[in-house]
Amino acid sequence: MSDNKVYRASTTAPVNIAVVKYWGKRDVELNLPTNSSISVTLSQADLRTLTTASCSASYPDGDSLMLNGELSDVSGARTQACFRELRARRAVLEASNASLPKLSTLPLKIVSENNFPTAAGLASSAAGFAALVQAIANLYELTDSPSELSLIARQGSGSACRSLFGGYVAWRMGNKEDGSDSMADLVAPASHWPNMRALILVASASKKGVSSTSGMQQTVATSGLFQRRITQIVPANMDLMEEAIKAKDFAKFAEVTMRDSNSFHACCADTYPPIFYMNDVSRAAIRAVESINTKAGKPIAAYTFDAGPNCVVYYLEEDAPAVLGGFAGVLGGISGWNENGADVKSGAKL
Ligand code: 2P0
Repeated sequence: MSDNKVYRASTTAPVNIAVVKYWGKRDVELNLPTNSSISVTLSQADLRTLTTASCSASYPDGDSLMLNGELSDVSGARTQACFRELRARRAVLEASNASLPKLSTLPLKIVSENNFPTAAGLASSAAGFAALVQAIANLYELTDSPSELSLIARQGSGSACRSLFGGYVAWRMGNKEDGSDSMADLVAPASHWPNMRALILVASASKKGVSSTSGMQQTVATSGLFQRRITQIVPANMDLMEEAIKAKDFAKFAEVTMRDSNSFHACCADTYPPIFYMNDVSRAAIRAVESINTKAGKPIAAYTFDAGPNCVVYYLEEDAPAVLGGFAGVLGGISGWNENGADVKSGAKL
């Protein structure tokens, strides 16, 4: 092998939006959650991270990471954990096959680009760490399954473990202390429910005030309501949500999605001091969905909010006129919505 040869692999990873939310860690170092969660993966045409991983003996400064054109710190424990685990797996392959180049000891260069605002409550860390792990796994020609790679991505960012798959994905919290059973699996591929759509209402593209990582720590430490959420509400919602997805029961999917988002934000409000991620635009979006569903006589739209004010609305393609028209009617037109400081991304195909 030439000393200066550059080995390279690229991949994309989708954004996922949880419909049963992850909020709370039982082990901060290993990123082990207090509850299981389920997400829906969005279309890569609209929201994705594109990452190229390369390695070469010619890289003089050790490992490096460029995120959206800016050099980012690689010394953090989470990035280091991902690099360490992936290198260890490559080293196993190299030990068993002497003809493989020794990539595991070469400096890594990661270049990553999002096509959406970073850290605005649109799960940028999820797509980011999933793409980082998948790109390096491709570079190292690892044979690990997406679930096995999800164990590594989880250590980068909890929600990242769900972005190794498309479609409907569950992160099972597991109960082992070493985290070896806290991984993601596929509930159903996107093709299972091909008429599902997501509308993203960007109420603010600025960085969020309280990071998820510190916000959930504060909730775990101070909220009494949170105990009920993790012992009763989420286990029930996990069962209901899996049933709804498997049966393609939109009314049930919608009710559980909205209730779980409400429960998560209630726990944020019950945190001491309280955490508020939603703003007036977010609350207007909730009222719009309520109005659309009341008019339809059944839930045809489901809102959900992560750790930020932006709203994701799930709906079925056949209900697009009623849902999109409903937003226009309630908010005085989609352009009116824009004037209020929000941007509308049109119904993304999943
Ligand atoms: C989720 N969120 O399930 C929930 C809903 C935000 C609200 O996962 O500390 O960035 O990196 O494990 O994954 C955001 O938390 O937190 C998140 P870390 P992460 O999507």
